[in-house]
Amino acid sequence: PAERETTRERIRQLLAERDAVLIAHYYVDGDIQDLALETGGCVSDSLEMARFGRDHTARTLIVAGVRFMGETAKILSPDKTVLMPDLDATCSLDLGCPPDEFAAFCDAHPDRKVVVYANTSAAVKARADWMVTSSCALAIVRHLKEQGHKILWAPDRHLGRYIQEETGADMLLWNGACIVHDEFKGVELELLRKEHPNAQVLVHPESPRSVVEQADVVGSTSQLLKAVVEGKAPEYIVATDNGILHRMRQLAPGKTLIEAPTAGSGATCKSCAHCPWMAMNALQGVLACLEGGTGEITVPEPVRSQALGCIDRMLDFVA
Ligand code: CIZ
Ligand code: SF4
Repeated sequence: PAERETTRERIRQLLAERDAVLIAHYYVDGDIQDLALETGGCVSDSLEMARFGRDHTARTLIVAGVRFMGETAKILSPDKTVLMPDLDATCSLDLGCPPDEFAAFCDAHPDRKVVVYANTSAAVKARADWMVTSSCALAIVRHLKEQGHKILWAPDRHLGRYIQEETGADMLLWNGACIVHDEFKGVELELLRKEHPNAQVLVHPESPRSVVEQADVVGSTSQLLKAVVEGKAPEYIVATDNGILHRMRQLAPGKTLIEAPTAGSGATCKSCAHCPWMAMNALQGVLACLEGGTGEITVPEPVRSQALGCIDRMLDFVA
């Protein structure tokens, strides 16, 4: 603990000296989230992280999250230095959507608008018409449907199916999944709900249909956080990465938060409600960025400019 405080103190100092700001996702270590808030950075979802980084005046952005978040920051702010605590922190959705295969899929369906989730590489975004996050996906797909467009969606199949059912849009889905949300179990959730009949069930739409169907609120991380803060219920069952419980507890201290069940009590679940890549973000990594300039994100041209188009389209839409 004393050592952690020394590390924190050194990070505070260096952030100020190096004109750097710390931008953290809700799923990373609580210490990093706290430090980001305390030093004038932000803790948020991928949409807000992107906007915050773009609008901030700091010369260096330290992005504590997974790789696509750092890439999006760099695409929006090419003149800033973007550093990440661990460059190996990736995402199963990004890994499951290789740019070459994705381009071939798009080429085979030229009549469709290409809409990709934020959780993709810069090269995949470069091939897309629109990027969306789970905060704005429904509104953007509704908008495209109203304009008469058919959609090619990638990579998360659960989120894609959820949006398809909610909007009635014609959507062709890539077959990707988040290894964390994919583990939530519908049958076990039913049992848990019986034990907590007054609990509100909050579900991120990267979860399977059997789980989404039982939700009182389906939404992005920021929407689920808001549901806890503003909700009237005393108890909440939360089906998303348990990293978010840190911020939920801070903002809604009186409420009881229960993690939604994953593969039961078995030791076979490799990513039980916590993303192994988000977990790679450590205070030591943040310090290394500041001391040594390690973990720099680069996005070469023309990929950067091409990817910028679909991100800007989303940011203009939500503005
Ligand atoms: O699961 C993720 O990686 C999420 C929810 C990202 C984000 O903030 O949109
Ligand atoms: Fe990707 Fe899932 Fe981890 Fe988010 S929680 S970074 S979607 S693997």
